[in-house]
Amino acid sequence: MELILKNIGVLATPVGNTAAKGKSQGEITLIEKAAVGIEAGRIAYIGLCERAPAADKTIDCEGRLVTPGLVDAHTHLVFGGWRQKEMARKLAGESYLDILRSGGGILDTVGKTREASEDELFEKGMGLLSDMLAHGSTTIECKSGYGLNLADELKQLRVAKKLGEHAQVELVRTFMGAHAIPPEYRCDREEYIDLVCDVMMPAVKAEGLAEFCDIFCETAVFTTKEASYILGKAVEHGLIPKAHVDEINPIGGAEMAASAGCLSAEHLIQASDEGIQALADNNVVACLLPGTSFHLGKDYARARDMILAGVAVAVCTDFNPGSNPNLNLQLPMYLACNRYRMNPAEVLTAVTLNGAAAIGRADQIGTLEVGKQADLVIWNSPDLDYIFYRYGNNLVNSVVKKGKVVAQNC
Ligand code: IZC
Ligand code: ZN
Repeated sequence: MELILKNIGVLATPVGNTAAKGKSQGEITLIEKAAVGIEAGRIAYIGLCERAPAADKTIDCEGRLVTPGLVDAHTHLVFGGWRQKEMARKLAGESYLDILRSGGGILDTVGKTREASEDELFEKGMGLLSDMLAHGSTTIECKSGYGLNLADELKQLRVAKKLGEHAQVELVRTFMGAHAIPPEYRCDREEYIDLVCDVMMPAVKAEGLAEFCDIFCETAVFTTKEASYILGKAVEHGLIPKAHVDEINPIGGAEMAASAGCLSAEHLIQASDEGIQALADNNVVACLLPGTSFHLGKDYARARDMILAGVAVAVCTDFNPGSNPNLNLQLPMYLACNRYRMNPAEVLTAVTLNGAAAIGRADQIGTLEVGKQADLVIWNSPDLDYIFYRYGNNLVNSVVKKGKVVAQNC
């Protein structure tokens, strides 16, 4: 064996190669006094420490908690500038959509992203990724959507591709040209939608720049009718659909996402009962983003109702310069307990196996099982409950990605 992690106080992991739904979301495996053996970047032994095979190298976990590496299945990682000035506008009474309608919000970031060079975006992205890794995220989904023209959408995705090649985190790319209507198409939204579907999608696919296609289906952004048209085109172009739906207003977005064949639906704060049932019936993973509810001071999604209905729930950061500028997935994990009333085992599944399922990788990552990729977090924690209790601190001790130690905090 190449590497053994020994003296693990508790190893906590969901099991399986598909999203965990309903009661099974809270059914995790806990092994005390455990060890994990790693060979060629994959897990080769899981079990009691006293029975662990010999290894060339050993990491002594000194009684700490070990979990799978965290999967952040929803971020807008590559962007120019920040939007700290929106805080005062929000405090003065403007809403997220008021700011967007006035040409700010997403469109502010579009301006700054268009101005930024690939090198600038790359340098910024590398810094953010190393911070995310230090907080335990070993796989991160990343959306475009701040270019909103062919050249700048491709620029964002090329930067994301290069980041994935250089950073020690794994990046999964999503094309989101339908994030907003850019100012130059304000009076001609149909023309912009055609540009997204008939020009950008084929170019993205031809260069292998994205696996998924997401859209922002919301009042004052894209209607459900437009969204289902755009996602239908995405499927024709070989991109797997995802959708931001029912975040601010209940407009039947969850139902639309289910009928468009989305792998995951995002936000869902205002999803209807029928919408939740449609997600369950169509195996759509719910990517819930409690950090965004927290930052915008909004309602929290009905996670308990979703779990009861049999929807697989993932929890992600939504890291972006507007609605959640926080990249630490440990905060949404805490909020999922404290606000959604999910228990620690359900949240662990949400940020590992179900996050992996939301990006089509549940057979490779998201659990600690023999044969899976060796992505692990060693926590400065004696047990699972503690990491959902000491909120606000980075509780990660060290991070292993594909069998290599890639981050160590003291
Ligand atoms: O930049 O505001 N919700 N898109 C949809 C976002 C938030 C990102 C942003
Ligand atoms: Zn988002």
